[in-house]
Amino acid sequence: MNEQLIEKITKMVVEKLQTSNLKTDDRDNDNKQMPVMLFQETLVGNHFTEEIVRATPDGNVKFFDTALEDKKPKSVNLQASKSKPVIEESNKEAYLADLRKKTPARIVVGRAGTRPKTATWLQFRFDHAAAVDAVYGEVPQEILERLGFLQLHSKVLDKEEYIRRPDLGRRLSDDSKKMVTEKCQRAPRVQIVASNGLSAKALEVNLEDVYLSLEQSLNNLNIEMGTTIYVDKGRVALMDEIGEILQPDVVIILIGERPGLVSAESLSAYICYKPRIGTIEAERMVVSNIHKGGIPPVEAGAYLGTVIQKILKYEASGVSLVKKEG
Ligand code: B12
Repeated sequence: MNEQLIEKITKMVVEKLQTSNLKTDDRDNDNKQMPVMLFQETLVGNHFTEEIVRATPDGNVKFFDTALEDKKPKSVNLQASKSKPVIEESNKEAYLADLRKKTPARIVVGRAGTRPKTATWLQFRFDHAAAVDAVYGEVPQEILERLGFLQLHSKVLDKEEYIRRPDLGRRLSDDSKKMVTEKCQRAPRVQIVASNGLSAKALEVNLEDVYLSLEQSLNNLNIEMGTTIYVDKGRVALMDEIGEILQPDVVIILIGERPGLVSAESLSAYICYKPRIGTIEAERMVVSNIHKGGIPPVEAGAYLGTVIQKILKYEASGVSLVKKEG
């Protein structure tokens, strides 16, 4: 990791955001011109069900790709009669395969009678097991040691308690409170906190890249960081107590998201300007979906530095930042 690389990545992130804003505008314009009409049949396995799609009066239906590789709107002529379009029998499978490629969601997977197909069911069991492992797993010690984080605990004793008592995950254990007071730099501009939260896997896979690029990004922006800490079994609002003790301007917590059945290794960054005990949720911000299939970790780190810069500039986060920005 070097300065030029981070500069390059930050520039790419900004350019990418600008391009995607343009594309969103195009799409909004297209939608405005498109009257809504009810019709269409879609295959589920070997059967048809009714669903609603938008169509122009001449029967041309526009679909928008959500897949990263192809964002151009495509026009598909379904040769519709006024009420019922027909998808050629020979084209159905290709059409459905194309739909499946557009999202990681389990769509058009078919069924065997009233039950899911074996492959679908096994994939579901696999993804569910990965989600459970992510919640109950541990972040490898060597990563935390390599990054030099001060290692602390919340008031939670075990994973079962973590799940049942979110309130305990929002407070440091007595020992950890003492350590923070004794070992951490007071009143830094930015306090970085990491926590396994609901997915240890998210940290195992993404923490190093996000943290190193965030650190580099803050260095480039001349924003001072305090002593980075890792809190085992923490919740987002733990930042309030840490803010209360250390009095930083900004706290950012890199935490494992509740795993879903699409990804069990997604990380979130929750950020807040001067969080203190009693801070309301509307003052926080989140950049979620940080993983290889979402926001790539290195890009996320670089981007987070610029978000923190903005928060410091406006001395506000969350809804207050939106209001101040105008
Ligand atoms: C669980 C969840 C919730 C739960 C949280 C309940 C709880 N106590 O755990 C509920 C249903 C209350 C919720 C509400 C909202 N959520 Co929500 N939520 C999630 C989810 C599925 C997982 C979050 C997680 O794992 N956090 C980590 C754990 C360890 O944190 P925690 O301390 O246990 O819980 C805190 C956070 O979850 C946080 N939180 C949850 N959602 C949001 C949203 C925002 C904007 C903020 C600042 C904080 C926040 O509040 C909890 C209490 O402090 C994510 C999806 C994802 N992939 O991350 C969406 C997600 C974070 N939520 C989202 C949104 C939009 C909201 C709402 C604004 C919806 C609404 N219009 O009201 C509200 C805002 C709540 C708030 N705290 O300010 C979006 C944020 C998009 C963005 N980038 O801004 C996400 C990414 C879903 C999505 N893909 O659209 N949420």
